[in-house]
Amino acid sequence: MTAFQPRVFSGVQPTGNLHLGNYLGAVSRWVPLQDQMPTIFCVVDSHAITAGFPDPVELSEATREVTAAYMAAGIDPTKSIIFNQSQVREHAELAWIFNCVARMGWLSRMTQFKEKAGKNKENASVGLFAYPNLMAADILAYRATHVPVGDDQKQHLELTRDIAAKFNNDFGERIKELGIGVPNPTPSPELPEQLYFPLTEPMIAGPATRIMSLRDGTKKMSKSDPSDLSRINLTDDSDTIAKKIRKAKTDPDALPSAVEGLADRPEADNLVGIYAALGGLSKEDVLKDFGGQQFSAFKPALSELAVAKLSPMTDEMRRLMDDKVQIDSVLKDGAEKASAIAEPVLKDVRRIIGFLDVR
Ligand code: AQP
Repeated sequence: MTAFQPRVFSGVQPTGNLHLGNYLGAVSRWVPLQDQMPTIFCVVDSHAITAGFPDPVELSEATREVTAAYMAAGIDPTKSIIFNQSQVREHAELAWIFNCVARMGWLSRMTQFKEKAGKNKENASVGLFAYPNLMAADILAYRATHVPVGDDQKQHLELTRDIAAKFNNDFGERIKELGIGVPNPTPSPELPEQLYFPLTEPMIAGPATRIMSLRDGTKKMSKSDPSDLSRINLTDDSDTIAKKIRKAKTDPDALPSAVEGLADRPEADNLVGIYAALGGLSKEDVLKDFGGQQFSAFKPALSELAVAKLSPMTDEMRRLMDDKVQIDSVLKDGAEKASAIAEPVLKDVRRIIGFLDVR
Protein backbone atom coordinates (compact mmCIF):
# COMPACT_ATOMS: atom_id res chain seq x y z
CA MET A 1 0.00 0.00 0.00
CA THR A 2 0.99 3.62 -0.38
CA ALA A 3 1.89 6.20 2.21
CA PHE A 4 -1.57 7.54 2.94
CA GLN A 5 -2.09 8.56 6.54
CA PRO A 6 -3.99 5.67 8.15
CA ARG A 7 -7.52 6.73 9.07
CA VAL A 8 -10.71 4.85 9.95
CA PHE A 9 -14.16 5.90 8.75
CA SER A 10 -17.46 4.14 9.38
CA GLY A 11 -21.12 4.94 10.04
CA VAL A 12 -24.63 3.74 10.77
CA GLN A 13 -27.92 5.07 9.39
CA PRO A 14 -30.38 6.63 11.82
CA THR A 15 -33.23 4.60 10.35
CA GLY A 16 -34.59 3.04 13.53
CA ASN A 17 -33.31 1.30 16.59
CA LEU A 18 -29.79 0.00 16.39
CA HIS A 19 -29.75 -3.76 16.72
CA LEU A 20 -27.31 -6.44 17.80
CA GLY A 21 -26.09 -6.85 14.20
CA ASN A 22 -25.12 -3.17 13.96
CA TYR A 23 -23.44 -3.42 17.36
CA LEU A 24 -21.49 -6.66 16.88
CA GLY A 25 -20.82 -6.26 13.14
CA ALA A 26 -19.78 -2.60 13.35
CA VAL A 27 -19.87 -0.32 16.43
CA SER A 28 -18.29 -2.69 18.99
CA ARG A 29 -15.40 -3.32 16.58
CA TRP A 30 -14.73 0.40 16.25
CA VAL A 31 -13.91 0.84 19.93
CA PRO A 32 -10.36 -0.66 20.00
CA LEU A 33 -9.45 1.10 16.74
CA GLN A 34 -9.64 4.45 18.53
CA ASP A 35 -6.29 3.67 20.16
CA GLN A 36 -4.66 2.56 16.92
CA MET A 37 -5.26 5.36 14.40
CA PRO A 38 -7.38 8.48 13.83
CA THR A 39 -11.06 7.48 13.73
CA ILE A 40 -14.15 9.16 12.30
CA PHE A 41 -17.62 7.79 13.08
CA CYS A 42 -20.54 9.29 11.26
CA VAL A 43 -24.31 9.10 11.75
CA VAL A 44 -25.23 8.84 8.09
CA ASP A 45 -28.48 10.78 7.98
CA SER A 46 -28.20 11.59 4.25
CA HIS A 47 -28.34 7.84 3.60
CA ALA A 48 -31.41 7.55 5.82
CA ILE A 49 -33.61 9.40 3.30
CA THR A 50 -32.82 7.13 0.33
CA ALA A 51 -35.57 4.60 1.06
CA GLY A 52 -38.21 7.30 1.66
CA PHE A 53 -38.21 10.37 3.92
CA PRO A 54 -38.74 9.33 7.55
CA ASP A 55 -40.85 11.49 9.84
CA PRO A 56 -38.66 14.63 10.33
CA VAL A 57 -38.95 14.64 14.12
CA GLU A 58 -38.14 10.93 14.28
CA LEU A 59 -35.12 11.40 11.99
CA SER A 60 -33.63 14.04 14.30
CA GLU A 61 -34.31 11.89 17.36
CA ALA A 62 -32.85 8.78 15.71
CA THR A 63 -29.73 10.78 14.85
CA ARG A 64 -29.29 11.64 18.53
CA GLU A 65 -30.07 8.06 19.52
CA VAL A 66 -27.41 6.58 17.24
CA THR A 67 -24.94 9.13 18.62
CA ALA A 68 -25.88 8.08 22.16
CA ALA A 69 -25.42 4.42 21.15
CA TYR A 70 -21.93 5.15 19.77
CA MET A 71 -20.94 6.84 23.01
CA ALA A 72 -22.57 4.22 25.24
CA ALA A 73 -20.71 1.51 23.29
CA GLY A 74 -17.39 3.21 24.07
CA ILE A 75 -16.79 5.65 21.22
CA ASP A 76 -15.10 8.51 23.01
CA PRO A 77 -15.57 11.99 21.51
CA THR A 78 -12.18 13.02 22.87
CA LYS A 79 -10.55 10.28 20.77
CA SER A 80 -12.86 10.03 17.74
CA ILE A 81 -14.70 12.48 15.53
CA ILE A 82 -18.45 11.86 15.86
CA PHE A 83 -20.82 13.86 13.65
CA ASN A 84 -23.89 13.63 11.44
CA GLN A 85 -23.25 13.47 7.73
CA SER A 86 -25.60 16.22 6.56
CA GLN A 87 -23.62 18.80 8.58
CA VAL A 88 -20.56 18.41 6.37
CA ARG A 89 -21.54 19.55 2.86
CA GLU A 90 -18.44 17.99 1.27
CA HIS A 91 -20.10 14.54 1.39
CA ALA A 92 -22.86 15.67 -0.96
CA GLU A 93 -20.48 17.57 -3.24
CA LEU A 94 -18.06 14.67 -3.61
CA ALA A 95 -20.97 12.26 -4.12
CA TRP A 96 -22.07 14.34 -7.12
CA ILE A 97 -18.58 14.14 -8.61
CA PHE A 98 -18.56 10.37 -7.98
CA ASN A 99 -21.94 10.11 -9.73
CA CYS A 100 -19.94 11.19 -12.76
CA VAL A 101 -17.07 8.75 -12.07
CA ALA A 102 -19.06 5.57 -11.32
CA ARG A 103 -20.60 3.73 -14.26
CA MET A 104 -24.26 2.72 -14.49
CA GLY A 105 -23.17 -0.88 -14.99
CA TRP A 106 -21.25 -0.87 -11.70
CA LEU A 107 -24.24 0.38 -9.73
CA SER A 108 -26.64 -1.93 -11.51
CA ARG A 109 -24.78 -4.87 -10.01
CA MET A 110 -25.24 -3.74 -6.39
CA THR A 111 -27.22 -6.43 -4.57
CA GLN A 112 -28.36 -4.12 -1.77
CA PHE A 113 -30.17 -1.91 -4.31
CA LYS A 114 -31.85 -4.96 -5.80
CA GLU A 115 -32.93 -6.17 -2.34
CA LYS A 116 -34.12 -2.77 -1.12
CA ALA A 117 -35.83 -1.72 -4.35
CA GLY A 118 -37.47 -5.14 -4.63
CA LYS A 119 -39.77 -5.72 -7.58
CA ASN A 120 -40.65 -2.05 -7.86
CA LYS A 121 -37.33 -0.70 -9.20
CA GLU A 122 -39.03 1.95 -11.34
CA ASN A 123 -40.39 3.53 -8.20
CA ALA A 124 -37.13 3.47 -6.17
CA SER A 125 -35.50 6.85 -5.59
CA VAL A 126 -32.44 7.84 -7.64
CA GLY A 127 -30.80 8.35 -4.22
CA LEU A 128 -31.24 4.66 -3.37
CA PHE A 129 -29.57 3.72 -6.66
CA ALA A 130 -26.71 6.18 -6.13
CA TYR A 131 -26.32 5.28 -2.42
CA PRO A 132 -22.93 3.55 -2.94
CA ASN A 133 -21.51 6.71 -4.56
CA LEU A 134 -22.45 8.70 -1.46
CA MET A 135 -20.86 5.99 0.67
CA ALA A 136 -17.67 6.26 -1.40
CA ALA A 137 -17.76 10.03 -0.88
CA ASP A 138 -18.21 9.59 2.90
CA ILE A 139 -15.04 7.53 3.03
CA LEU A 140 -12.91 9.36 0.48
CA ALA A 141 -13.74 12.91 1.66
CA TYR A 142 -11.38 11.94 4.50
CA ARG A 143 -9.11 9.78 2.30
CA ALA A 144 -9.84 7.07 4.87
CA THR A 145 -7.71 3.96 4.55
CA HIS A 146 -9.72 1.52 6.71
CA VAL A 147 -13.46 0.89 6.94
CA PRO A 148 -14.77 -1.55 9.58
CA VAL A 149 -18.23 -2.79 8.52
CA GLY A 150 -20.42 -5.89 8.44
CA ASP A 151 -20.24 -8.36 5.58
CA ASP A 152 -23.26 -6.81 3.79
CA GLN A 153 -21.17 -3.73 2.92
CA LYS A 154 -18.39 -5.64 1.16
CA GLN A 155 -19.70 -4.96 -2.33
CA HIS A 156 -20.10 -1.24 -1.64
CA LEU A 157 -16.50 -1.07 -0.44
CA GLU A 158 -15.31 -2.76 -3.61
CA LEU A 159 -17.17 -0.07 -5.53
CA THR A 160 -15.46 2.60 -3.40
CA ARG A 161 -12.09 1.14 -4.46
CA ASP A 162 -13.20 1.10 -8.10
CA ILE A 163 -14.22 4.76 -7.89
CA ALA A 164 -10.92 5.73 -6.23
CA ALA A 165 -8.93 3.78 -8.83
CA LYS A 166 -10.82 5.31 -11.77
CA PHE A 167 -10.45 8.84 -10.41
CA ASN A 168 -6.71 8.29 -9.76
CA ASN A 169 -6.30 6.90 -13.24
CA ASP A 170 -8.43 9.39 -15.16
CA PHE A 171 -6.66 12.31 -13.49
CA GLY A 172 -3.24 10.69 -12.95
CA GLU A 173 -1.31 13.20 -15.06
CA ARG A 174 -3.12 16.15 -13.57
CA ILE A 175 -2.54 14.93 -9.98
CA LYS A 176 1.17 14.62 -10.75
CA GLU A 177 1.28 18.03 -12.47
CA LEU A 178 -0.32 19.72 -9.45
CA GLY A 179 2.13 17.97 -7.13
CA ILE A 180 -0.57 16.68 -4.83
CA GLY A 181 -1.40 13.14 -3.76
CA VAL A 182 1.06 10.46 -2.75
CA PRO A 183 3.49 8.39 -4.82
CA ASN A 184 2.35 4.94 -5.84
CA PRO A 185 5.22 2.52 -5.17
CA THR A 186 3.84 0.03 -7.70
CA PRO A 187 2.52 1.94 -10.75
CA SER A 188 0.65 -0.16 -13.30
CA PRO A 189 -1.66 0.41 -16.29
CA GLU A 190 -4.53 0.47 -13.75
CA LEU A 191 -2.91 2.78 -11.19
CA PRO A 192 -0.65 5.74 -12.09
CA GLU A 193 2.50 7.04 -10.39
CA GLN A 194 0.73 9.58 -8.21
CA LEU A 195 -2.52 8.77 -6.36
CA TYR A 196 -4.99 11.18 -4.82
CA PHE A 197 -7.38 8.72 -3.19
CA PRO A 198 -6.32 5.60 -1.25
CA LEU A 199 -7.71 2.19 -2.14
CA THR A 200 -9.55 1.73 1.13
CA GLU A 201 -9.19 -1.56 2.99
CA PRO A 202 -12.40 -3.16 4.24
CA MET A 203 -12.15 -4.53 7.79
CA ILE A 204 -14.63 -7.40 7.89
CA ALA A 205 -13.58 -10.04 10.41
CA GLY A 206 -14.57 -11.97 13.51
CA PRO A 207 -17.52 -14.20 14.41
CA ALA A 208 -20.17 -11.47 13.90
CA THR A 209 -19.72 -10.10 10.40
CA ARG A 210 -23.29 -11.15 9.53
CA ILE A 211 -25.72 -11.60 12.42
CA MET A 212 -28.86 -13.29 11.18
CA SER A 213 -32.53 -12.81 12.07
CA LEU A 214 -33.67 -14.65 15.20
CA ARG A 215 -36.73 -15.83 13.24
CA ASP A 216 -34.93 -17.02 10.11
CA GLY A 217 -31.24 -17.95 10.14
CA THR A 218 -30.95 -17.35 6.39
CA LYS A 219 -31.94 -13.65 6.58
CA LYS A 220 -29.76 -10.81 7.87
CA MET A 221 -30.84 -9.21 11.17
CA SER A 222 -32.17 -5.88 9.99
CA LYS A 223 -33.87 -2.73 11.29
CA SER A 224 -36.48 -2.94 8.56
CA ASP A 225 -37.65 -6.51 9.30
CA PRO A 226 -41.36 -6.17 10.18
CA SER A 227 -40.99 -8.66 13.06
CA ASP A 228 -39.49 -7.10 16.19
CA LEU A 229 -38.83 -10.65 17.42
CA SER A 230 -36.31 -11.02 14.59
CA ARG A 231 -33.80 -8.68 16.24
CA ILE A 232 -32.44 -7.55 19.58
CA ASN A 233 -32.59 -3.76 19.73
CA LEU A 234 -30.01 -1.92 21.81
CA THR A 235 -32.95 -0.28 23.60
CA ASP A 236 -34.57 -3.61 24.63
CA ASP A 237 -34.82 -4.24 28.36
CA SER A 238 -33.58 -7.46 29.99
CA ASP A 239 -36.99 -9.19 29.89
CA THR A 240 -37.44 -8.43 26.21
CA ILE A 241 -33.94 -9.70 25.37
CA ALA A 242 -34.61 -12.93 27.29
CA LYS A 243 -38.01 -13.36 25.60
CA LYS A 244 -36.57 -12.85 22.11
CA ILE A 245 -33.79 -15.38 22.72
CA ARG A 246 -36.27 -17.87 24.21
CA LYS A 247 -38.45 -17.54 21.11
CA ALA A 248 -35.52 -17.60 18.65
CA LYS A 249 -35.97 -20.23 15.97
CA THR A 250 -33.77 -23.32 16.39
CA ASP A 251 -33.64 -26.91 15.15
CA PRO A 252 -34.34 -29.95 17.35
CA ASP A 253 -30.74 -31.23 17.59
CA ALA A 254 -28.21 -30.67 20.34
CA LEU A 255 -25.30 -28.31 19.66
CA PRO A 256 -22.38 -29.98 17.87
CA SER A 257 -18.93 -30.25 19.44
CA ALA A 258 -17.09 -28.84 16.41
CA VAL A 259 -17.69 -25.86 14.11
CA GLU A 260 -18.12 -28.13 11.06
CA GLY A 261 -21.28 -29.44 12.74
CA LEU A 262 -22.87 -25.99 12.35
CA ALA A 263 -22.91 -26.27 8.54
CA ASP A 264 -26.49 -26.39 7.24
CA ARG A 265 -27.76 -25.33 10.67
CA PRO A 266 -28.12 -21.55 10.13
CA GLU A 267 -30.03 -20.80 13.36
CA ALA A 268 -27.61 -22.79 15.54
CA ASP A 269 -24.65 -21.18 13.76
CA ASN A 270 -26.13 -17.72 14.34
CA LEU A 271 -26.77 -18.19 18.08
CA VAL A 272 -23.31 -19.68 18.63
CA GLY A 273 -21.80 -16.75 16.67
CA ILE A 274 -23.72 -14.24 18.81
CA TYR A 275 -22.50 -15.93 22.00
CA ALA A 276 -18.93 -15.93 20.68
CA ALA A 277 -19.01 -12.27 19.69
CA LEU A 278 -20.61 -11.12 22.95
CA GLY A 279 -18.15 -13.17 25.01
CA GLY A 280 -15.06 -12.23 23.00
CA LEU A 281 -14.62 -15.93 22.12
CA SER A 282 -14.37 -18.03 18.99
CA LYS A 283 -17.16 -20.38 17.92
CA GLU A 284 -14.78 -23.26 18.74
CA ASP A 285 -14.51 -22.00 22.34
CA VAL A 286 -18.30 -21.81 22.67
CA LEU A 287 -18.75 -25.34 21.35
CA LYS A 288 -16.08 -26.62 23.75
CA ASP A 289 -18.39 -25.49 26.58
CA PHE A 290 -21.79 -26.19 25.04
CA GLY A 291 -21.22 -29.00 22.50
CA GLY A 292 -23.72 -31.81 23.12
CA GLN A 293 -26.12 -29.56 25.05
CA GLN A 294 -29.69 -28.79 24.04
CA PHE A 295 -30.93 -25.28 23.18
CA SER A 296 -32.96 -25.42 26.40
CA ALA A 297 -29.63 -25.15 28.25
CA PHE A 298 -27.82 -22.89 25.77
CA LYS A 299 -30.51 -20.22 25.37
CA PRO A 300 -30.63 -19.21 29.07
CA ALA A 301 -26.81 -18.93 29.08
CA LEU A 302 -26.98 -16.77 25.94
CA SER A 303 -29.69 -14.56 27.50
CA GLU A 304 -27.64 -14.09 30.62
CA LEU A 305 -24.57 -13.08 28.60
CA ALA A 306 -26.57 -10.77 26.30
CA VAL A 307 -28.22 -9.01 29.24
CA ALA A 308 -24.92 -8.67 31.11
CA LYS A 309 -23.25 -7.13 28.02
CA LEU A 310 -26.09 -4.99 26.70
CA SER A 311 -27.87 -3.70 29.82
CA PRO A 312 -25.13 -1.32 30.99
CA MET A 313 -25.01 0.09 27.47
CA THR A 314 -28.78 0.53 27.31
CA ASP A 315 -28.73 2.32 30.68
CA GLU A 316 -25.96 4.62 29.50
CA MET A 317 -27.80 5.32 26.25
CA ARG A 318 -30.91 6.34 28.23
CA ARG A 319 -28.83 8.60 30.45
CA LEU A 320 -27.20 10.25 27.44
CA MET A 321 -30.55 10.67 25.66
CA ASP A 322 -31.76 12.71 28.65
CA ASP A 323 -29.06 15.27 27.88
CA LYS A 324 -29.71 16.34 24.30
CA VAL A 325 -27.61 19.47 24.76
CA GLN A 326 -24.56 17.31 25.38
CA ILE A 327 -25.27 15.09 22.35
CA ASP A 328 -25.79 18.10 20.07
CA SER A 329 -22.58 19.65 21.32
CA VAL A 330 -20.63 16.43 20.57
CA LEU A 331 -22.09 16.43 17.04
CA LYS A 332 -21.32 20.12 16.52
CA ASP A 333 -17.73 19.73 17.65
CA GLY A 334 -17.38 16.61 15.48
CA ALA A 335 -18.81 18.36 12.40
CA GLU A 336 -16.29 21.18 12.79
CA LYS A 337 -13.39 18.73 13.05
CA ALA A 338 -14.69 16.64 10.11
CA SER A 339 -15.11 19.76 7.94
CA ALA A 340 -11.54 20.79 8.70
CA ILE A 341 -10.37 17.52 7.08
CA ALA A 342 -12.87 17.33 4.21
CA GLU A 343 -12.71 20.95 3.04
CA PRO A 344 -9.09 20.85 1.78
CA VAL A 345 -9.76 17.48 0.13
CA LEU A 346 -12.64 18.95 -1.86
CA LYS A 347 -10.55 22.00 -2.69
CA ASP A 348 -7.94 19.65 -4.20
CA VAL A 349 -10.62 17.65 -6.03
CA ARG A 350 -12.07 20.83 -7.59
CA ARG A 351 -8.57 21.82 -8.76
CA ILE A 352 -7.88 18.35 -10.14
CA ILE A 353 -11.12 18.38 -12.13
CA GLY A 354 -10.67 21.97 -13.28
CA PHE A 355 -13.61 23.69 -11.58
CA LEU A 356 -12.77 27.41 -11.76
CA ASP A 357 -12.30 28.86 -8.28
CA VAL A 358 -13.13 32.57 -8.34
CA ARG A 359 -13.75 33.15 -4.64
N1 AQP B 1 -27.07 -8.25 10.62
C1 AQP B 1 -25.91 -7.62 10.64
N2 AQP B 1 -24.80 -8.29 11.03
C2 AQP B 1 -23.58 -7.65 11.06
N3 AQP B 1 -23.43 -6.35 10.73
C3 AQP B 1 -24.51 -5.66 10.33
N4 AQP B 1 -24.71 -4.40 9.95
C4 AQP B 1 -26.01 -4.19 9.65
N5 AQP B 1 -26.70 -5.31 9.85
C5 AQP B 1 -25.81 -6.25 10.27
C6 AQP B 1 -23.63 -3.41 9.87
O1 AQP B 1 -24.04 -2.26 10.59
C7 AQP B 1 -23.49 -1.10 9.99
C8 AQP B 1 -24.53 -0.06 9.79
O2 AQP B 1 -25.56 -0.49 8.95
P1 AQP B 1 -26.64 0.59 8.45
O3 AQP B 1 -27.55 0.98 9.52
O4 AQP B 1 -25.96 1.70 7.80
O5 AQP B 1 -27.45 -0.11 7.36
P2 AQP B 1 -27.88 -1.54 7.08
O6 AQP B 1 -26.72 -2.43 6.82
O7 AQP B 1 -28.78 -1.38 5.96
O8 AQP B 1 -28.58 -1.97 8.44
P3 AQP B 1 -29.94 -2.69 8.52
O9 AQP B 1 -30.26 -2.99 9.91
O10 AQP B 1 -29.95 -3.85 7.58
O11 AQP B 1 -30.93 -1.55 8.08
P4 AQP B 1 -32.12 -1.65 7.09
O12 AQP B 1 -33.05 -2.67 7.64
O13 AQP B 1 -32.67 -0.26 7.13
O14 AQP B 1 -31.55 -2.06 5.79
C9 AQP B 1 -22.82 -1.57 8.68
O15 AQP B 1 -21.43 -1.68 8.92
C10 AQP B 1 -23.42 -2.91 8.45
O16 AQP B 1 -22.54 -3.76 7.73
